[in-house]
Amino acid sequence: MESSLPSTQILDSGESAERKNEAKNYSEVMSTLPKVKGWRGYDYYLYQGFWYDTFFLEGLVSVQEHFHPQSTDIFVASSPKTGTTWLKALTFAILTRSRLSGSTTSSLLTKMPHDCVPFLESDLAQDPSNRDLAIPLVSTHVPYSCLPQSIISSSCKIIYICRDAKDAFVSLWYFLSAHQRSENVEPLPLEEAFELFCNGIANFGPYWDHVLGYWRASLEFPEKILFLTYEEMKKDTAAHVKKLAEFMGYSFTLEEEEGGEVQKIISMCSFEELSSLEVNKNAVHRAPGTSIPIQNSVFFRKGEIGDWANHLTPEMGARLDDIMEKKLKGSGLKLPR
Ligand code: PAP
Repeated sequence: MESSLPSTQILDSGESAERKNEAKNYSEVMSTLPKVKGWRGYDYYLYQGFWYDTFFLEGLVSVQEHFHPQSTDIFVASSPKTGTTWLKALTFAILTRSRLSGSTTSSLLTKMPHDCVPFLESDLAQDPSNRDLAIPLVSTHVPYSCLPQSIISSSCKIIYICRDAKDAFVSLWYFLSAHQRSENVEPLPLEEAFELFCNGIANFGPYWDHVLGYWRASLEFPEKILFLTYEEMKKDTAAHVKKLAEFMGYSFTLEEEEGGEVQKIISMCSFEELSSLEVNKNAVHRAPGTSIPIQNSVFFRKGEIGDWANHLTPEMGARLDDIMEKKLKGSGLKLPR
């Protein structure tokens, strides 16, 4: 550790989430920021109230300065490991379904969802032309308060998904452990990773502030921001797919509903279906921030609610629940477990 773990007070009073409008170049920004050794042994920087490794920080600073959405763009936002892949697949399938009449096959059958919907802070930061403009979908892990002003002040819609913090943590630990193994690095022990997470230190963390930012924005701009949870989507996927389509401006027609279109999309995007596709079983994805390829299969682990209990002790679970409860207190938000 270059400095001891910052307490939550330091997180709260550190770099404020207030946007800094003046253009700053990346190295100027980095040199002024608090930093710690975070996951994967990388330096993590506290920027505008959230933690980033150098790859994502560079990407964020770049898109804050340069990114401009199309007026029709829809953003799929999430903290890592909370349902991004599933939500990307569903929104992509909803948006492109009219092209699929006849014999056309969905790209979801041959490309992994991350390769169908580009990430703002990685794919588009590296190359803004890294997208098919005819598909107005962009995904992001960037917290609401750190989004480029061009997105905040646009009328673009944002769909946010979050998840029980314990399941998000376990999913993240597995994912980053897989990364470390592919880099021939010993994975960070679960207990150490948990300590970092409980101190808010993870890419785009603190987790609770990420959730709260989008929650509050969704209350303020309900017509612009749709707030979803992984657990509720699992419980009633059909209702959520219809809600998503309506929110996106791509409602299902009566004929489509009667013709089973909603169910077709649910099945195509289900964990079972996607994880059994050749592309998601055996192909590799270029991992953001590293040249090391990562198996697409690591994006499809279990897809279950409550798997945390197989990995965390009840005491660890209670500690994270307690943190979340305290942080969300007074917000009106209670995450399902
Ligand atoms: P990302 O942030 O790296 O894109 P993200 O897709 O948000 O990851 O989260 C991955 C989780 O979603 C995994 O959860 P688990 O580790 O608890 O299993 C993954 O299994 C789950 N997942 C992926 N695809 C689907 C899907 N189609 N339906 C439900 N869950 C899914």
